[in-house]
Amino acid sequence: MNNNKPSVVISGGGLWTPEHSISNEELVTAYNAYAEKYNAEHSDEIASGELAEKPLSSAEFVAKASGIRSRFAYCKDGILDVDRMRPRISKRGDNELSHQAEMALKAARIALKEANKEPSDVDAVIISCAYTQRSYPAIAIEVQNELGIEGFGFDMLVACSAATFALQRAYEMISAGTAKCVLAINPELTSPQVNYCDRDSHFIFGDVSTATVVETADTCTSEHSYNVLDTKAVTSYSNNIRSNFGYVSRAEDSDPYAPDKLFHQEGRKVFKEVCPMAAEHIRSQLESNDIEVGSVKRWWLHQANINMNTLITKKLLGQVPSQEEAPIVLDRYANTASAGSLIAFNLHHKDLKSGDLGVICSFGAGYSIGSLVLQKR
Ligand code: CO8
Repeated sequence: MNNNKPSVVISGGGLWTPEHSISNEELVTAYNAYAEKYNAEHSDEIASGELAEKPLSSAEFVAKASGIRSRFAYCKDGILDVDRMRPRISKRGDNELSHQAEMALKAARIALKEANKEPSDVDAVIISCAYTQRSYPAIAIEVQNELGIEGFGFDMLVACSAATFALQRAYEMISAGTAKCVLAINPELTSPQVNYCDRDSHFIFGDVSTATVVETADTCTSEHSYNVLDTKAVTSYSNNIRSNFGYVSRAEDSDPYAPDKLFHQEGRKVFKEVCPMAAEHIRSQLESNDIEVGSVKRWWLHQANINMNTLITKKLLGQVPSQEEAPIVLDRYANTASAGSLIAFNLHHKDLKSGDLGVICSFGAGYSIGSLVLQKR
């Protein structure tokens, strides 16, 4: 590292978990009731081949194919209602705190406390997630205002890699001297974009919020802090994970709520293409930092699918790591878009010793892969 650049550290993390959870069994029961009702109501069209029959889902399939057993929901109300099949989130006025800002603030306040920081110490706020609930004013500026932070804020979207890419932005801002302390927040409100009427994807996502404080080493007073040794980001265009939701729908006269406007994917292709990309990304990053793969104590990996994490770590390590080495949180949280690796970090970092190495890595839609190599101080 250039000696004139300040050392950059992660000095605090925050995790906010919604109070409502939905088990596979609850979700599948609701989906199957919906599918049976749909099939009965459309029996003539299905018989004539005009419409396809809705297949039934299974809690066992979901657990086996994904490792997911449960997920959290910001608003559970509506998701299990066969006549609605989407969350019921109250509309808030322009003068009220927005839902995503509320989620962001909950995680941000925890992260600031962990980092021993006051809002007055922070000079930049990044909101980075798979979706923001509006285009402007930025959710980040709303959060900045609520916390009384002087400086600037902006929103950014990179789907699954929004959190790691935001940490890379924070790292670069601090390295460049354009900020001294950055609050990067990921209010992942995924449930409004989930197609709960689609058997193949209704189980994948959950809601959560994570936040991270990134600052210069010389201002850090936190008990648990990590030098950021390296960051790496890569993208490669793919249509295999897609949502066409956007502001142009109005001009296209297309249905803004049609299935193509919700999350959809070619799950098998994603699995096949992303796993080798992610394994190679991490391997080459460690190699260019002269770090042996075997010397990494903790892998805080993206949490989309247990079988993906198993395959990637097996490629890297030659064996399946233990829960201590590569913690899995998707069984309880499901896929939380970009926040998964940071949930794993938040729940599993305090036991590391000074000098221990860890890797945060996300992979998914875009495709996008983002990673940081950390060393406990
Ligand atoms: N219940 C019962 N059976 C099912 C179900 C179900 N729910 N779903 C599929 N099946 C059946 C299929 O019909 C198929 O049967 P058959 O062999 O007779 O055709 C069989 O099970 C196998 O189906 P698949 O091949 O589709 O199942 P997989 O084993 O591939 O598992 C997964 C499906 C779990 C989706 C898997 O492919 C996967 O996880 N792939 C990885 C993709 C991934 O990571 N996706 C997420 C990336 S997106 C992201 O991380 C963030 C995006 C932005 C956020 C969006 C927020 C909303």
